[in-house]
Amino acid sequence: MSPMRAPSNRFGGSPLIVLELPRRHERETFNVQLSTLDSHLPTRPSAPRRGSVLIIVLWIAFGLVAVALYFAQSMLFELRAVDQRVAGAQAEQAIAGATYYVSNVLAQVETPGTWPEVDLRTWEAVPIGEATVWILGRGQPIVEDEPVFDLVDEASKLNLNTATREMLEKLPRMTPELAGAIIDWRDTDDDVTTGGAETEVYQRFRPAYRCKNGPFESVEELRLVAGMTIEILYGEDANLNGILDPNENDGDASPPSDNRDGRLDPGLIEYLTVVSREPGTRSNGSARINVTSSSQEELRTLLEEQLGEERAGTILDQVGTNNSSLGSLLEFYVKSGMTPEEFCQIEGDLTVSTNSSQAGLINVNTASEAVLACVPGIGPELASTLVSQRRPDATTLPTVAWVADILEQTNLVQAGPYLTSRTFQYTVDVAAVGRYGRGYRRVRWLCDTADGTPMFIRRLDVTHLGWALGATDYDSALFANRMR
Ligand SMILES: [Ca+2]
Ligand SMILES: [Ca+2]
Ligand SMILES: [Ca+2]
Ligand SMILES: [Ca+2]
Repeated sequence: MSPMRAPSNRFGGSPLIVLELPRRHERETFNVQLSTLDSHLPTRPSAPRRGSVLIIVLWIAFGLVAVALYFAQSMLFELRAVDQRVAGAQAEQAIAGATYYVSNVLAQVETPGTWPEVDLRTWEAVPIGEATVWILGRGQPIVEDEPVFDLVDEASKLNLNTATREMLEKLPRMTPELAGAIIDWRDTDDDVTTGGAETEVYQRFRPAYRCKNGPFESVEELRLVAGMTIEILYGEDANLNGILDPNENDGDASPPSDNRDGRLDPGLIEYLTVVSREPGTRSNGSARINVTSSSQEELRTLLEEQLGEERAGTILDQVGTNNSSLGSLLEFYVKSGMTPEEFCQIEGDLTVSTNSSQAGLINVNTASEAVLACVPGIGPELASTLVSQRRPDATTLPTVAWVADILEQTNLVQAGPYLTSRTFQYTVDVAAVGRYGRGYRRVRWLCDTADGTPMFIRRLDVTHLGWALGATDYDSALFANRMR
């Protein structure tokens, strides 16, 4: 059926294009060929089948997108987790750094038992690398809205191993039965004190255990004592930071249970310690001078060194030689006629005890009102007066002498044997966050300086108690970190 060029016509016009049509039999053959070809062509798919293919393709596409999203989300979580771990590691390292710093500060204290000259009250949101660190202290009174920053004095608390039953009974939340059980727990015999509990009682517990009949090794050990509850031990201060957090003043809306009175009512743990101990040595390493002994030679040498020969003579005349009945340094101070400034200079070199160390003395310059109220001869009223008349710089000029201006002689004789102006054990409560305010960590260390070198004798991770710095500091920490 190809076009063919026709010859020019006889009139000399332009050539005509003519189609040469196949002949009839050829047309028939052509038709047959077309029909044969048609039978070999694939049949056209129907419309519904095309739709299902599209749906399957779409499903596969959706599946692939879902898998991609899942892995992206999983990677995002992984990234966040890694970021948290990095921030947590930064916080832990910062806590270790701050603790080393505190141990150095304590090692450089010139007069043993006095507070470090370096002011740790500035340890509020201190940056260490990308981390931020706080050293949590205790306000006086304990009830504070804002956290304070410093060391926590263990000598400001009542010693669980030396306090008498009468002293224990005066603590907030304490009951006579619980005080009896505490005495029974630590005394070596199996004789039940009034309201107390020995092994027979503990054998009825499930699981049963024996009464310890030995000294407490930690304040938390009180949880094993019969009659002790979480409420009595921890009180309203669930995160042990010494301030009233929102959940500690909302009744039973969120744990802990509290009385919603706008005041923090801490539990026993706030007022108790097991580590307070004062060494019987002087700053030069020799034994302290016992002022109750008849020999005055050592005392004379000390007084002449510190106060001069003339003043030493006057004081020794005043003191006399018959001092065996003196029960405390406070009594000796009253008898000596020294000024508080004079007594402050020699106080750390004197003792009335023949023991190598004295456990459980309470630092009258740092103790809370609740603790001072437990001391014989003081009680709640005088405790309040003592706390209100305490000098703000009492920790830097440590002496018990000022107490003599407040207590009557009878009270002074009773209270004197329990009081001191020195501190050798501290809790170093360090909290930190890593970069971007993440990875919060908190560790409470117990540091003992009684043997000269600061020794960290206990580490307690209290991160699980939650944020301890209140709302403002959290924001400032985040801000400080974001600015870097
Ligand atoms: Ca016992
Ligand atoms: Ca609190
Ligand atoms: Ca509550
Ligand atoms: Ca309260």
